[in-house]
Amino acid sequence: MSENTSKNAVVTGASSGIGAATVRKLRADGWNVIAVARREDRLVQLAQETGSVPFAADVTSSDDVQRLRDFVTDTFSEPGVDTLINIAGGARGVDSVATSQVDDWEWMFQVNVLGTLKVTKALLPALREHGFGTVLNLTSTAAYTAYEGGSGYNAAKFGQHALTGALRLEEAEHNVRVIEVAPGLVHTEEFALNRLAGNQEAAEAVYQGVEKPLTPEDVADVVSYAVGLPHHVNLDQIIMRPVAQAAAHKLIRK
Ligand code: 8X3
Repeated sequence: MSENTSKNAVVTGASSGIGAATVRKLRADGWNVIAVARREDRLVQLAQETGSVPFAADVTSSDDVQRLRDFVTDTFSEPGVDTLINIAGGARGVDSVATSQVDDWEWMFQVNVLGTLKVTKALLPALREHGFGTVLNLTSTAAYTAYEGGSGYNAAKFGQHALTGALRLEEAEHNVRVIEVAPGLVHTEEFALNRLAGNQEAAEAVYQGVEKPLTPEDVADVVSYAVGLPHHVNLDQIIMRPVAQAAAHKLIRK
């Protein structure tokens, strides 16, 4: 087989943060990008800014994901989609197991694990057919180390990490490479705010005194590097943190 020459990507979670930064970076690198998220107004703005193609969908909705699959097929005709980047995800709550909110856990499983599953499953036939497929899943350092107050998010991210590992083994024979990018502390406009039920003060305290948390652009650079490598090179797992966060329990605040 000759090398992959198409650059047709689908990016979920594209309305803000790491997802939006990834769309910007891929577009700057010459990729064709379908940008997926629930909030259409933000996708339209991003499309005007970057030339991405907006598609409003909730990755937890099976109906939406079916519509997405059809849209991807229509939009990327021969040779079709080659790269799926699952960024939709997030955290809700910092409760202990003893005080955990089951609704929060359910939401986190829906968006991080089942959302990744649904979109991946829907696009895998096209990724296989292309001949040079790539799936990149954005997990987290929370997928590797449990921490107090992290249980629900840890459990969901460990689950998404496990899905990613199994997928890599299963898809190698179809020449689909499977990459995991696992960032630590990233200062985005919404991650901590969503996790802390919109409490701005508490959200700002997460990053307080940390000189340089990662930015969405830092992560987007790594994602674009990984998917831009020659297709036979598979960066299986990339753990990235700010220098100030040597481990989940060691965050230097000044
Ligand atoms: C976010 C990293 O440290 O909040 O995925 O779990 S952390």
